[in-house]
Amino acid sequence: MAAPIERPIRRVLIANRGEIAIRVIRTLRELGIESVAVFSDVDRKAAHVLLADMALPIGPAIAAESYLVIDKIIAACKESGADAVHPGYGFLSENDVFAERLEAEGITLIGPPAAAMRLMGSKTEARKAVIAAGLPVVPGESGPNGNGFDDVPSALEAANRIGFPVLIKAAAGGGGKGMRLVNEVETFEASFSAAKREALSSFGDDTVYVEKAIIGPRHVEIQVFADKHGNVVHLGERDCSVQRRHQKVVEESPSPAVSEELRQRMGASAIQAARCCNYVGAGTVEFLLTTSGEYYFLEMNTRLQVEHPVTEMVYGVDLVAWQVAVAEGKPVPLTQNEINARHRGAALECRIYAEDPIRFLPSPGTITTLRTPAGPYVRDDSCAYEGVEISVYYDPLVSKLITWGDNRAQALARMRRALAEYRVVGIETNIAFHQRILSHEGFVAGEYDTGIIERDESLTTPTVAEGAELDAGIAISALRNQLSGPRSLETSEIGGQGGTSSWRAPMPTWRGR
Ligand code: MV4
Repeated sequence: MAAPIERPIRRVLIANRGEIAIRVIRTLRELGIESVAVFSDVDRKAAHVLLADMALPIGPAIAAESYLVIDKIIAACKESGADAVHPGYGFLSENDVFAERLEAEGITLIGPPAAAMRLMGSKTEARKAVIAAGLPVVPGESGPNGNGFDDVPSALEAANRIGFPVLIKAAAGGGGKGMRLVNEVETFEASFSAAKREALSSFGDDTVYVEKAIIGPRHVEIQVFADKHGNVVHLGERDCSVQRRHQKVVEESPSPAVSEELRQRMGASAIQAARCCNYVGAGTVEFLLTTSGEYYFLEMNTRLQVEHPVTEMVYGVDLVAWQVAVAEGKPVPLTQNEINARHRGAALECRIYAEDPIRFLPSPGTITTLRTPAGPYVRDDSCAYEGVEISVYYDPLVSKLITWGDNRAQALARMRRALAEYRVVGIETNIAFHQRILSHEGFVAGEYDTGIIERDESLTTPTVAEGAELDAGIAISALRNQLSGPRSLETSEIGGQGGTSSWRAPMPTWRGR
């Protein structure tokens, strides 16, 4: 491969918002690179706008009319003179059409080539490609031409060959949408139709394929990094098995289920996946890890992920700085041996969402009081400040709390301490939910799988003591949202450790399957 010419990046437009936009802006500032924020009408006062060197409006609150409009992002690049774009995660981050447009306009994308996005975006194509590269995949079939099943009889024949239970998955899917578990022949037809319908309405593509359903797996993903010179490395794994309805809640590295030997085998597989699509930049290869220690490729995410900080903590690296370096044509900063030698300790991440702790629905509002944790080895990647409004328009993730420790027990103790320091008034959050998970016997032992939250109802049920805090917090929020007078120290502590009221959590009205 001919070595591409290095092209220094001077000004980066961040085509995103919230905590990830801030995360990127921080590294850019450290690198001496100018940052350009874009914002919708409701994000005029968002923290990413305040922290960037420049900011440009891109239209209405609805993402489909602002953050997702390629022409508006390109126009903002031209207006600001940005020579590169960081897409963050979500929005346009895995959009191959956007990647191609940027290339045509001579703007550097801090991300992978369009072709790699396109290949990995199709789960059936990705499956074919990684099988050819020698990766283990779950037993499955993708139809007569490998492009999905059109009719029930041929899909059912495949399911019978594979053996029940099976999963019907959407080729355009990922993240669990359009996925149906089928336990027996009798319900196959209905599930097949439902999966096709859901795939069509969600992705505009009704292609589905069938896989053997793995029961009680862990979700373990490998961070990979590639440059334009053919170097590909891995930075170990993250265990993301703690999920609720396909929304990740807690992530950690290393995985309690992964030995050094397994890490190197999974790492080698992940590198092969990156190589088979000529990957460049930060990527994540998702695997299912079975109770007996076998692993299977699931999909590859062609972006920097939400949970990248746990990897940064255990390897002592800045992955956004690495992304900028490889986008400039520089090599991956460290060799595989150097990376392996840096692995130290354990890190956890708790995703703090603005959500109703009983119904798990978004809890928009204005944050009136905020006290954030600090102290040794605590990192708070957040977009929250006192006075900010959390809107209904976007993902309700307001902060990621990350802790590091010499070992898992220390990282866990730090996380409990840090969560206990957190005070948020004005919106509801899942902080108490996190404390329950971190005290859960199976989680503490490191013995958990993707079913941990569904299996144990006590995890999703607020305790009596938490109810008292909620009561106080809601009352204060309601008052604050009406009156905006000066705050006393005393009221800012409400929502604290109290717990003597007789408040009881009502039973959830909406519960997981
Ligand atoms: C699976 C599976 C079991 N067997 N595939 C869910 C999201 C999508 N990325 C793939 N998913 C799964 N695929 C086979 N063949 C179980 C899941 C799954 C899951 C995976 C990771 C994390 C949480 C999960 C929760 C339920 C199901």
